[in-house]
Amino acid sequence: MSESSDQKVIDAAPTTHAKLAAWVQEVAELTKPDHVYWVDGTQEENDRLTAELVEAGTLKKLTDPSFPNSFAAFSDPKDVARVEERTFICSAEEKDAGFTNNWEDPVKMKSMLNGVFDGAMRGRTMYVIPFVMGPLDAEQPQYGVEITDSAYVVASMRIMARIGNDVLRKMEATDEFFVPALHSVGAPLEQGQEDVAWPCNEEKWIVHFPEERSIWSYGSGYGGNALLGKKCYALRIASVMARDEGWLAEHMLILKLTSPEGKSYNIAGAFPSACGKTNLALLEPTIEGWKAETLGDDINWMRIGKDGELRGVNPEYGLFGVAPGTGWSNNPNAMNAITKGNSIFTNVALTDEGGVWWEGMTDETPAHLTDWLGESWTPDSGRKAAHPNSRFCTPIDQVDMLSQEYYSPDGVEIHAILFGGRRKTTIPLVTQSRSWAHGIFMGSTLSSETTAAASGAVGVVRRDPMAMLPFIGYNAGDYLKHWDSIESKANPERLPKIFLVNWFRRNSEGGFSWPGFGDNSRVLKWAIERIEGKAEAVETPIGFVPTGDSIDLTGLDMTPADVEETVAIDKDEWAAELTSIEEWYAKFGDALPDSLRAELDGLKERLEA
Ligand code: GTP
Ligand code: SPV
Ligand code: MN
Repeated sequence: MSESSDQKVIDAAPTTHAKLAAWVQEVAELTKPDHVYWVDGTQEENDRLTAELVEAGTLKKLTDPSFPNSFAAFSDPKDVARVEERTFICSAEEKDAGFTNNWEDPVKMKSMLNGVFDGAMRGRTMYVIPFVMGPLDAEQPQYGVEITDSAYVVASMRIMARIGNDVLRKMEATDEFFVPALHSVGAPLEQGQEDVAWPCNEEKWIVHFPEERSIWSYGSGYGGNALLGKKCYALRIASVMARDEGWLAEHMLILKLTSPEGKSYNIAGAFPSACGKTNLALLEPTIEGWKAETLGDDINWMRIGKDGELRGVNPEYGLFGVAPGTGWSNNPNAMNAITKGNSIFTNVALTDEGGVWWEGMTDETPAHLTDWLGESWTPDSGRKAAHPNSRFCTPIDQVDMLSQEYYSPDGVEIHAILFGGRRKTTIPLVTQSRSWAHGIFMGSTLSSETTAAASGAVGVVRRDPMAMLPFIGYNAGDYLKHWDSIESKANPERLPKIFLVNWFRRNSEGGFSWPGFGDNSRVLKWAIERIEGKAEAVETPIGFVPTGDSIDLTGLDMTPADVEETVAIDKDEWAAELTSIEEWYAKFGDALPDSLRAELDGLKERLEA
């Protein structure tokens, strides 16, 4: 490699934002790309980049007219999900990262990363993507700039966030702060070396510096590892901003439901990865007269409004949804949005007609497919055609049921919060909390079986506070204190009511004891009627559960006795649960808020009574 090709840095950045120009220059000098390209966000640019990606073999253009202007990508088989064990929170002090995060001294980490990123973009183009999380006309737009050497990331970020020239112009007019988010796939090309379809590196680093609000990601091109506006910024970094500024950055869907009487309620739901957020956000109610509208499917930034109400905003611009299990029969709203086109699919299967397919998309399985690994596939191949964490990436404005309020920079008032996990046993279909503090207790002890959304074992029960375990950018004890403090900052009359849900409980035959999906509207109806003081409930040691006949079963092949079974509380299961919660809380030590310790004592007393 010649000396001069190391010197290919930009001479004039097309921005008056001095800090941005300086950062781009600094990164170019470190990573040594062949070119630096400023992303403008236009359709022409996207057409050009996707054509280049097709040429490079990263994307396949779908030729089935059911998927217009859409592409499929296939990752390296070892780069298919978030990598929690390679994710770091490098706060100045270790105690500020807490026991739920990997930590390394920021000075040491920076110096190590400077080595790793040195020359990392050789032979590649370095793309500069100005973006904003949430509306650009927000009172305080939340800017970021991602630098990446992956055009696939550029095309995906264009779907997932508001990017490009408008953002850059507004950001530089006010010389605004932005979150610098540096990403490299970690696969420099020597002169003449041929590229692969999905460049990445065995060595992966997903690193956050919370005090300076910056992100460094290396080695992966996949989802939350690489689209840095999403989990890295909008949850890990934003949760730190939220702690410091008195708001909440949460892993939640937002759904608006309107009753037959015309009363509207906005419901936020925190479920761990691959536990039903996108599906609930696109709910098709199965009960007469109820209308659902989508506000968000993954992230909810909540601030306290003028009247002390909690207001939620979805900072994203697209859906990055789990493909398997999303189908015409159980989620027509998602399928309609996806088939409008303009989507990027990753690690799904290809049909012989040049479309995509995944398990659960259609009732009938195609006779022949090309699976996500590129192998010929038939229904008796004995393996999945799509990877379990395969994804569709689709603009949110293609969702027909999108609420107009999605565009409101002030967001919507949140009336109810659901915490939910994937549990075969123990946790009832729905439980209303006894109070705000008890609701925080439910959130803090939320548990779920692990899924394919992160690398590692699947199906292991773990505690996942507020579904934020992999995303809390600081000490989890401080995070719970922050949640606890919301009660005194907000108007107590306007605080959302809190419910714990579990769509995944099994019956004695091993099947799901609740039909889920569109029928979850029946549970939401009960929750709303609880808020309105109308629905009946049974007070149990763990909270209020529906009576058998308080859930609307019209048109469903279920009886009130079946409902009672889905909300039954088993003494032995709860004795084991209590022990497990005590072990979980012990990990917090002194950092656990007193109110939660009191809630645990209360639960114990009630269970033992
Ligand atoms: P991330 O995008 O990874 O954060 O996941 P998510 O929380 O958005 O989960 P999603 O809605 O994509 O659902 C994940 C999986 O759970 C899919 O395979 C769904 O088919 C399945 N699922 C979602 N809702 C339900 C439900 O109500 N009942 C059952 N049985 N399965 C569900
Ligand atoms: C999740 O894992 O919660 C996702 C997918 O939504 S990713 O963007 O990869 O984090
Ligand atoms: Mn989702």
